[in-house]
Amino acid sequence: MLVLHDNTESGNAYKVRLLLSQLGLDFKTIQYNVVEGETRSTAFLSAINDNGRIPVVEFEDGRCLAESNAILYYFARDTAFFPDDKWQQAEVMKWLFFEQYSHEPFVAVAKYILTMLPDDSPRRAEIPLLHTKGYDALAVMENRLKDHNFLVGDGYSIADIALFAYSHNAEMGDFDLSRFPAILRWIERIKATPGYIVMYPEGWTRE
Ligand SMILES: N[C@@H](CCC(=O)N[C@@H](CS)C(=O)NCC(=O)O)C(=O)O
Repeated sequence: MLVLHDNTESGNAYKVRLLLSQLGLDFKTIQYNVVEGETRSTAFLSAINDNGRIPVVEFEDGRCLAESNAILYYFARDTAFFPDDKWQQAEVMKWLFFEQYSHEPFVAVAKYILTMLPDDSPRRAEIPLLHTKGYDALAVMENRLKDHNFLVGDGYSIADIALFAYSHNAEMGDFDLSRFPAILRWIERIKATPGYIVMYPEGWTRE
């Protein structure tokens, strides 16, 4: 069976859980404590991902694929989650790169610092800059979504999944999403898609 090397609190890993669930694919997960460096062990680096990070999908033949958006692309091709049109395919890629360069490093990292590091962490000093840059990214999304239902074309795609992962809970990083009514409507639209799963399973608590 497909194995997802995973962490419940990772939005990057949630992207993969969400797509696999919506595709109806069976998989099992192995959890890692990323704060305690479990993805940096010699065993993980040599056998799973030499970049020391989850998510990683391990196939039955032993091959391992890292990088959340590469994983989304692999599974979404030839499905309704990736458009047929060449221009729209390029637009999906545009949003995947945008997510990794202009959104995740700020929106996700603010959530990480505020929810997973101690209250006295010196990294809290990063929050004002992360908010400035994170709000810039959310404004770009708002601009697209104010007159479109989804990020690319008329349909739900992996562009939406990639951006949803860290946008729908940006408030955990102290972002005020009420400034972005179109993003809030888009979040509700995604929650209504078939096979949608929440990021934190009911009753989940950090160990
Ligand atoms: N660009 C990577 C980022 C992966 C990433 O940053 N993973 C974090 C969890 S969200 C991680 O494994 N951190 C552990 C570490 O860096 O030691 C992706 O999109 O998959």
